[in-house]
Amino acid sequence: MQVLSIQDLSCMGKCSLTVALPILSAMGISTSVLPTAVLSTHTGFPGAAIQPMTENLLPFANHMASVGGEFDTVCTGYLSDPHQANIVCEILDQFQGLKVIDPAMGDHGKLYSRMTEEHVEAMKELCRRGDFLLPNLTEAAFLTGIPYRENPNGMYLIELAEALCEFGPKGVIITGVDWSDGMTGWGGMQNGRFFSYQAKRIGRSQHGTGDMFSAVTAGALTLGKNLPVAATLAARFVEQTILATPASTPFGANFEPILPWLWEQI
Ligand code: PXL
Repeated sequence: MQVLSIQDLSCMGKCSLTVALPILSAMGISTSVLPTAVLSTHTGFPGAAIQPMTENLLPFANHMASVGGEFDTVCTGYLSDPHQANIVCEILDQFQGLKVIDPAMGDHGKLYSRMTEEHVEAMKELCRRGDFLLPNLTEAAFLTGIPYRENPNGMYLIELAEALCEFGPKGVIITGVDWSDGMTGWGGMQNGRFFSYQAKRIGRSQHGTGDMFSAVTAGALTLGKNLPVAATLAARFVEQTILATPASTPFGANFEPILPWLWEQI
């Protein structure tokens, strides 16, 4: 199985490619990468230095295709500017295979630093290309225009999921849902049916765990698991990662000891 992961390379502070690559490899998937930007750290650290790869994206992708690059799945994550989203749309159109979109642009009700309204509009266009959309609650709210609610209930999740389905994917998972009753998990929709996953909230949020969730879900979908099974595996991976991480820091979570468990599940 072959996956292409299109997202940034943050050199320190585990997230995006530095988690997707080891996770997909640990799932036995051969992984190619297309870095959208190289950053000294992710933008959760103050003053991150950033080198966008905007001009390189299309030539790099064209070259991969010209020498026989073919992918069972192409997944996308953090993009450093709205123009990149248009280029990534073009790249997605070039390749066959499943398209898994994580419209990474915010969390906890706010956009990440550097993100703008224009970026949200460009991400909407990208979402129209996706077979599966994996926004967190914040991103789902920005994409649909439905106001963000920190502690959602089922009705609110269904409203968000239905609105996301209007982008035309086969299925959606809304991640990072802190349900009102001390539980945490995700809500999803496929073929008009809503489903969800809830587990007791551990109470620490960790930077980069959304990217880990997306990598495991995309990997499991690539291996032929259905959407609820893939997203449940991802949630269980993230839970164990948080438990293995003593404190919440921007350096990221200790997912490495959980990789052998992941391999056993597939
Ligand atoms: O984990 C999401 C993410 C990915 N990439 C970069 C980020 C963030 C979140 O802050 O800054 C560069």
